[in-house]
Amino acid sequence: MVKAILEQVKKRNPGEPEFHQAVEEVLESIAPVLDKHPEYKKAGIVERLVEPERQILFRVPWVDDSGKVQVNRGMRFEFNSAIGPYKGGLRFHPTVYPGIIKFLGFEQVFKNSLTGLAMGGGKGGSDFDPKGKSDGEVMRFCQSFMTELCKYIGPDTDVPAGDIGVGGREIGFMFGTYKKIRNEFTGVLTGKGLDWGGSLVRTEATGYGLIYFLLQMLKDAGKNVKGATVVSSGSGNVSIYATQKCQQLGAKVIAMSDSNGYIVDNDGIDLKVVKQLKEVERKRIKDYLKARPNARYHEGCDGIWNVKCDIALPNATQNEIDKKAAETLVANGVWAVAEGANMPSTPEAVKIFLKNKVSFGPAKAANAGGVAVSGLEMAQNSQRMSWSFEKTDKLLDEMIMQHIYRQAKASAEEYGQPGNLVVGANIAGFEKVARAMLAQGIV
Ligand code: NDP
Ligand code: 2IT
Repeated sequence: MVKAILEQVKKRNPGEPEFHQAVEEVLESIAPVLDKHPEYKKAGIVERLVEPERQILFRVPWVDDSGKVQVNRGMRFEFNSAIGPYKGGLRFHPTVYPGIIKFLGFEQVFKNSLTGLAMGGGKGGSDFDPKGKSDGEVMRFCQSFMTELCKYIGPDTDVPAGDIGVGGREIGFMFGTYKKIRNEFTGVLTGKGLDWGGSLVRTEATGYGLIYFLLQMLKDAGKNVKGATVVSSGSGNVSIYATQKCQQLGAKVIAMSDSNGYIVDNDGIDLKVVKQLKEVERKRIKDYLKARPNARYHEGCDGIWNVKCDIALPNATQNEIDKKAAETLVANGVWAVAEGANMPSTPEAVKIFLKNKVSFGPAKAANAGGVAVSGLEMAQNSQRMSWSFEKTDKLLDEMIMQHIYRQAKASAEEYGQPGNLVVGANIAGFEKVARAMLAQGIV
């Protein structure tokens, strides 16, 4: 049955391999659940899950600094609203096309379900490249993008946030435009600035949550991050705060990257330098060497997985760890991999990690801390309240990440695959959404 559904997905969504890949992994995992629950089959739960509830594609015209008109494509895939309003980030990157946004939106449904909060799944973005653009150009693009997107979203309908290429600056420009057009100050976006409705810990949440999840995995494996050598790819939001938490816990992060290349600093990455370069100056990781001349820089981002480490944190983008990279990591003695990025390991790479008994934290579970604190931001906005850093951080760790780990572990055990958190996370995320869809009838 799942085979036929996958064939249909491929037929309906040709030329979108990332979406096919994400669907195939989930379908493989949940096949035994469907066998146990004929009512899910009868209600076409899976056939409905793989088809977004709504697909929005639109033109985004804007004027660059030289006065030339530029046209980008904007999109939002509202995947599933069975357990709450659509929720998920916006990605601005030249590689964005429907296949990328659909894979992300599909995964978001299960991830959001795992958080235990009332959030459905969606994702959006544009092929706009913020890199090298002036603040004025980014603002004009964001304003044009939101002029159309604002027709479809709202605090109880669809609540976007950041992803690659969308951080505090872009959320600010989009929020301003939404507020002006709709004449309402609501929690329609998350990841807002702390002075205007943002939540403490949201900036840190994905990276911190990743490490809280990792700690649970390591506890079961009889290991600890203290003293471990870590490689964290990327140098954006997720990588920076995963690195910060690792360092707080006494691990040594020795390598980070961007799309041009990677740095290795055997004395341990100086995060102040990376934050200044990436968060303030928007420069390349190569410039790290100006402040830390003893570090080394290598062209090309793929080589980062040749750096020997105990713990690998793929925190950049999809399919960044392929079969060869996974084999190299295992040969170099890696004992844990936790995915901060979405779908960063190819299916072949995942198999290699599982076969070699590497503690493996799949993205849907391990990186859910970001959207979870987005959910907490929505709760604070509804209450017109702001919670303290300590309270929010504790909720992220204890109420959310530890709970996600326990659910994924328990579901893997229940279905006879103990330790396989890929299967466990997919099943646990699916079951809640399936029950809600069943209860709500054929819609
Ligand atoms: P940022 O834009 O802050 O940083 C992205 C980083 O990854 C940059 O260093 C970027 O390098 C690098 N990168 C992006 N695309 C590529 C590529 N095609 N090849 C190589 N390197 C690349 O994004 P985030 O840190 O927010 O996101 C990173 C990952 O985490 C993504 O997969 C995202 O979906 C996922 N994620 C993010 C969450 C969040 O809350 N922000 C939540 C959960 C998951 P460069 O600057 O050169 O482009
Ligand atoms: O992939 C993700 O979970 C995110 N980019 C965060 C989404 C959100 O709504 O905070």
